[in-house]
Amino acid sequence: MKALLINPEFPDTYWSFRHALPFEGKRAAFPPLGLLTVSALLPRSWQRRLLDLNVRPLKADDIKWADIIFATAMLIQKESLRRVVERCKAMGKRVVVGGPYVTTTIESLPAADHIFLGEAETTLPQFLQDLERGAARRFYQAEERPPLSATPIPDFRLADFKRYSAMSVQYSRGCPFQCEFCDIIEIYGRSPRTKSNQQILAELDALRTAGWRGSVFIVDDNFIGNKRNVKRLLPELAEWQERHKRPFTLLTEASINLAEDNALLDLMRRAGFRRVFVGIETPVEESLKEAHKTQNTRRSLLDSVRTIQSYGMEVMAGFILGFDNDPEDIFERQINFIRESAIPLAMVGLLTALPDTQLWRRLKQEGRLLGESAGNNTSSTLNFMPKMEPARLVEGYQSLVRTIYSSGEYYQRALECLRRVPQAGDWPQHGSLISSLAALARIALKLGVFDGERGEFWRFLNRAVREHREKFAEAMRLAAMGYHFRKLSEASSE
Ligand code: B12
Ligand code: SF4
Repeated sequence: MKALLINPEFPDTYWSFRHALPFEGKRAAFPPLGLLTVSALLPRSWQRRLLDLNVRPLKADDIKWADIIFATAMLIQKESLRRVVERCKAMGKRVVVGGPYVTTTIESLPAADHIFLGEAETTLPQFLQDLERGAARRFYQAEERPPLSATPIPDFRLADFKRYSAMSVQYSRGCPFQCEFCDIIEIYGRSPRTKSNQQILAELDALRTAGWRGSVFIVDDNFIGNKRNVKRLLPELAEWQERHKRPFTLLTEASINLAEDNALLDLMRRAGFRRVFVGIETPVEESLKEAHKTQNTRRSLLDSVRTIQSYGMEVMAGFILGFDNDPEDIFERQINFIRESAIPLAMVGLLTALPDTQLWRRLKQEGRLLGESAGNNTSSTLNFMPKMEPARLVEGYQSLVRTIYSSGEYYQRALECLRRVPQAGDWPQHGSLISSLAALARIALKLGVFDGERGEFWRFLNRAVREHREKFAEAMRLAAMGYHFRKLSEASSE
């Protein structure tokens, strides 16, 4: 059998990094780990190919080659998925779909032959058996969430490393908290399941022996969701990094209570973590309480960010506007918080009710739902009736993103971040922008010559060189990212 694994296209969003990737000569930020995992669950005798539409377009010959198509999608990819399914069906192929979009969708499902709801570790082997007997069903859903010991090493070699700026691995699924807007806990549950140390180190080994060096994203919903296991993993991970001459720098997602645990922060620093994405959401305590995000109300959020930064990790964060308890001055308060926290990469979005979340159920009961979410919290659309006048909310949102990504504001945060985050010893600069002179030249040309705000760029660079010479590579990476967000904020205001 010949299996074609398709990742549909993403629109331009915060995480697409579309305006920054060309500097590095890359096409996409990360490969689709779900599909690499699905591929590893297929029989060894099958031929397989990965086609990531964010790397290159789908051609009729690709479809012709395949006997069976496996496609994944997040909500945000649903239109591209629909087109993929239609094209493959029109060419008479058997199409299988899965992933977060089909798992949570409320509206009509794509016209695929087989639909997988939830995780596939136990259901895909069942499907393969059914297929062999000629009795494959339309729907597959596991009765229980599988233990991660059932997850094979993803087929990393399917991904064309040259096209991606980072690779991904996953250590755990699920999160113990209960934020009202979150679909993670509905899809992956509230008891975080982890892989064994041996399992995750074998995955990193597979990436290393396949030739990858540089950034690796540990794509957990909350890396510290199961603190006990993480603390057992980190010393071994640090030792693994040393043994292999520190091949990877790591980034992950974690809840803000990370800042309450110095031992954990120290372990993460030693294991090679250099960036962490946290859900801050809002500096307004009443809104955090409304969202049941009480872990964010236990101590000063600004202090927590500073603590994490002091351990050599840049903090990236998510912020939300549109809570019922947001005061009239919410826009200024968010801007001030982002400025004071020195978080260069702040993902600010409008609250969105994802299908079948607690928020979705409450708004439905209150008669405030307007329809299924587009899955992109950084577009200026609302799928529910907010308490604040909608036009004011959307205008305030657009003006906020323009403000925080205006060159002056952004470079100021970037400089403060460089000042606060200590350099990580002699970690090699694999795959960083500075490692490629071509990347450096592209940034200097685009931001320093052709861009209307080139004056701000040179002022930033001048200060970065004078004050943080040893962090020049970081400064250039931040400049490239800032350009992406500025372009995005301009587009979101159109
Ligand atoms: C890594 C990640 C990303 C990466 C994606 C990299 C990539 N190329 O795929 C990046 C950082 C780019 C990203 C971006 C975004 N993401 Co994201 N992301 C994740 C995260 C943290 C992990 C995904 C992952 O790799 N999991 C590991 C694999 C092994 O699990 P999996 O994909 O679920 O696959 C399993 C099953 O679902 C199933 N399966 C999956 N596909 C298929 C296909 C078939 C055929 C079958 C049979 C089975 C199957 O089998 C797998 C094994 O069990 C998830 C959270 C999560 N826990 O999934 C959010 C998540 C998927 N992202 C989400 C969102 C909202 C976004 C953004 C829109 C955020 C934004 N506003 O910018 C953007 C949009 C993308 C973009 N580029 O613009 C939501 C999606 C919600 C939804 N219902 O669709 C999630 C669930 C998190 C959340 N609640 O916020 N994301
Ligand atoms: S901390 Fe993050 S992953 Fe956990 S429930 Fe809240 S929003 Fe979801």
